[in-house]
Amino acid sequence: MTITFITGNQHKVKEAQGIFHQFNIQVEHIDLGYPEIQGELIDVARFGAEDAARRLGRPVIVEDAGLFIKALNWFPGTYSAYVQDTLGNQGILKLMNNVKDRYAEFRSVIGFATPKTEPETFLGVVGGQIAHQEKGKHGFAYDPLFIPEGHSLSFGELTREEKNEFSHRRQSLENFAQWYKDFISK
Ligand code: ITT
Ligand code: NA
Repeated sequence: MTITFITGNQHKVKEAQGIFHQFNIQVEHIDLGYPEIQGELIDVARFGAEDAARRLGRPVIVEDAGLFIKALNWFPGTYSAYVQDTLGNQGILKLMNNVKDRYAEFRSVIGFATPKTEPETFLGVVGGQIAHQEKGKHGFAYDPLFIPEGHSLSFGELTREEKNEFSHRRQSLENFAQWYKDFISK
């Protein structure tokens, strides 16, 4: 089976292909663009999926993700894309200068919709620590800053396959894939 993934982010597509492979789901990537309302991940994903499914006339998934840092009141959170493009990782490290509690979460919400049905959402979360400097050249965006719980290497130091084993995206896509198998067979 196939699912259409609407995103402007090639890294997400590659990760999704790796994760969906073991569920026998093929990914078709379309960079359609969709209105990203400002709000909670779940609302952005729901609204984006519904809009894209209607315009494209077929079932789609979209994803809204972000890095949520506890000591910064969960900033950048829903502002993650804007903050990555402006402050960048060095800006985040400045904000975290001398901050002891370095707990953070990556969160991913997959939105699924068809032209006719109400959207569904699927959550994935991974906890970890903000590193004291950028580490590693793998991955993208915030990956060199994030050391997942129980590991000493950052997402930037893990291969795509290693990150895919337990990332926020792994969990949200797996939750979706399990649900989708039933949905398709109905
Ligand atoms: P879309 O077209 O799918 O929206 P995007 O890159 O804008 O792609 P998001 O809004 O979901 O994606 O992501 C918000 C920000 O968080 C953005 O700067 C991403 O690059 C970054 N981000 C998302 N997932 C990440 C991950 O797994 N590792 C590192 N950074 C990530
Ligand atoms: Na986005």
